[in-house]
Amino acid sequence: MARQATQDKRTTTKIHDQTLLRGEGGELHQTRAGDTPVLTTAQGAPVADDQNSLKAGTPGPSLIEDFHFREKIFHFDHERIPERVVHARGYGAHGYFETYESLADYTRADIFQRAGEKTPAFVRFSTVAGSEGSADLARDVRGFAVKLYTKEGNWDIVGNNIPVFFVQDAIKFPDVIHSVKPEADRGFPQAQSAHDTFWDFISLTPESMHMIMWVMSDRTIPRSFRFMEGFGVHTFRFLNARDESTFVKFLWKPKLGLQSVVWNEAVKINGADPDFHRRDLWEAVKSGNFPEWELCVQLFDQAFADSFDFDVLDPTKLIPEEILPPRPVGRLVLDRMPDNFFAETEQVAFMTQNVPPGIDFSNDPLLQGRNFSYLDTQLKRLGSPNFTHLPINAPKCPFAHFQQDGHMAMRNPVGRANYQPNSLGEGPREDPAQGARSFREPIEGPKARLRPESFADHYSQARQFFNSQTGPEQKHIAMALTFELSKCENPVIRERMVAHLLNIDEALGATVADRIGLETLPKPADAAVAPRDDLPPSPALSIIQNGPPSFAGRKVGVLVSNGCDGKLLKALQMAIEKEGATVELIAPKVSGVVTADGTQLPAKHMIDGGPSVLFDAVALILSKEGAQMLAKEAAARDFVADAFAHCKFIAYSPEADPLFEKAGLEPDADEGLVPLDGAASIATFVQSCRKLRLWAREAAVKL
Ligand code: HDE
Repeated sequence: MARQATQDKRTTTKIHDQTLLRGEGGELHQTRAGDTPVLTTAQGAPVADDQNSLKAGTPGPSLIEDFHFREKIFHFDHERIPERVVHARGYGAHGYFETYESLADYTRADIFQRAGEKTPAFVRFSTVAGSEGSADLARDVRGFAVKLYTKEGNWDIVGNNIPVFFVQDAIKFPDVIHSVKPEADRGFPQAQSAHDTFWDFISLTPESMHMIMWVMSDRTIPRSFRFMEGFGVHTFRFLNARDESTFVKFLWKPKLGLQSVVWNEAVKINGADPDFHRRDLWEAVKSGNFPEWELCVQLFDQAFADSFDFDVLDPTKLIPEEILPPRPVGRLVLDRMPDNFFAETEQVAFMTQNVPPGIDFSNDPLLQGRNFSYLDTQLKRLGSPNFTHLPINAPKCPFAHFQQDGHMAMRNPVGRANYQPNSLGEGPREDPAQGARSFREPIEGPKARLRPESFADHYSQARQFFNSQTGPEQKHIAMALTFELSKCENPVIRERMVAHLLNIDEALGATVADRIGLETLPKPADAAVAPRDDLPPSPALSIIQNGPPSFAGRKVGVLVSNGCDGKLLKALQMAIEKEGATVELIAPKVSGVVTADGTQLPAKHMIDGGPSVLFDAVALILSKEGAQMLAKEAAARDFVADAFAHCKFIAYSPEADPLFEKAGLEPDADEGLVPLDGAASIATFVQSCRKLRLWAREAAVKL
């Protein structure tokens, strides 16, 4: 008994001797010798053994009094929250928004009052249809949601990388989403639009045709989040200090230009690196290559809106940039990755209704519906009306209200009065001068479930989009439609879809009909309003015509072998890095290679793990023996053949010939294959890469 008491005393003393550390989150950590914190329970009790549960005898049974074991398993069992019903797979980053100039004439929003003002921001990019664990390169719309922590509360621009939407009224949103998600009975396909239910719905919904042209374009297989545009989609209103309204559309323009991959590449990337977009953003930000977008606005008044046949409140329409050039008003820089994916990226709650005073809604029926949905969905997902207490969702400006209690209330409000008006002199009060006011728009008309007639033209802008694409882009749209419709088992759906395409572009409809094997062309779908054929092409709608000014931010994969020319490799590497691009080495073994001059170079990938689909351009710096050895390997042959088929620029040392030959290629097939024989040829290669792809090759490749 005496001995037991002594031991207890010693243990207690030991614990009390430990120093206490205040961690970043404010929690207390007891420390062991050195700085390592002692493992504790969530209640703070130090844990002696985290390897074995408490048992009566050996091997058991386990004892229910093992509170550490029970707490650990209990918490683990509850780690997941419901994934977002749409946009489940996403990836976020922190940054800031910098205002270029005062827009006080148009809006009283504080964020737009002072040039140089910096506002903290969090952005989450996403796909729409796939579940949280789906692959990044699914053909899908990308979400582009921006939270700006302004001095007047959070402003969320919850946009997409496409400026229009599938449906005109929010009441149709569950239908379009049900149709694209895995089919109800079988639970597949995952993250795919290429199946019957999606095309069944689409082919019965003519208003979706403009969006469908975008979805079938390469916009839905972006190379990187960094090379995408973002769009607020709806028309919003700016309100100035006199409460005068100006219509506004929001557009994000990436500094590094637009870029997408091709479908055959996307399919392979999904296998080689399902986290391709996540990794790309992580690596760019972590290495200090901070991605940047300009926020642009299209500002217009009612008279301008009335000058169009279409309605600016119809979210299936856009205002061509050539008619109303977007005006840059600030820049968004992403410069910090979240410390913890769950705490920030998973728990962030975007809401279209989060607007500061000076930004107001229009009557777009899609926006109106969204303003209900986003608050509602946060309660389901985050489980408590106190989700605004989470650090990622809390405003960064002072705030004060009488909302209280509920699950997980994180704050400890002081005072007696939790209502207003009160005569105790406590708490905040409304302020008509500072507070948000709505535009005093007179509203008249019957209470009815009506779609405006001004929303009836479903084909003209779809046609304009198609006509604005370059040859290769039009071809990609036709190929995508052919692929998707060929995955539909029901021939009626295929035919119904072709009937719509004939209203958009006859040749497109006929090509797709031919490729899916329709024997006779259907009659074009009945159009509520005859499609216009006089809308001029809008080059702003093409990806290829809005590519980058340089090769900066891109990546070259260099296949190397033992005995390769180290000097040539170094010179190539330097030229690529000078351009602002990066280089990754791929070798037969990941341990790397020894160059002819005896330098040991580590590789980033072994050949099977670094297929050329992961790179924007490739180079082959090989020794003769290396080329002969690699020519026998399927992965090396695919490396070259795929790079060629995907129209990439390929530089090579003369020794690489045997690999070309075995890959079935001529090393001088076109100007996209650049033999390296000195500084001039390296410069030629890097300059060619600025074009990103040699589209002229596509006709020869016939993917
Ligand atoms: Fe969303 N959408 N949406 N959406 N949306 C959601 O909110 C909804 C629409 C968009 O990274 C949900 O927090 C309705 C258009 C993005 O967390 C939900 C309608 C546009 C994100 C919801 C639309 C978007 C969402 C699910 C039809 C582009 C991800 C989880 C009227 C302008 C935000 C959540 C993030 C997420 C509803 C249509 C963009 C259910 C009802 C149009 C980028 O509230």
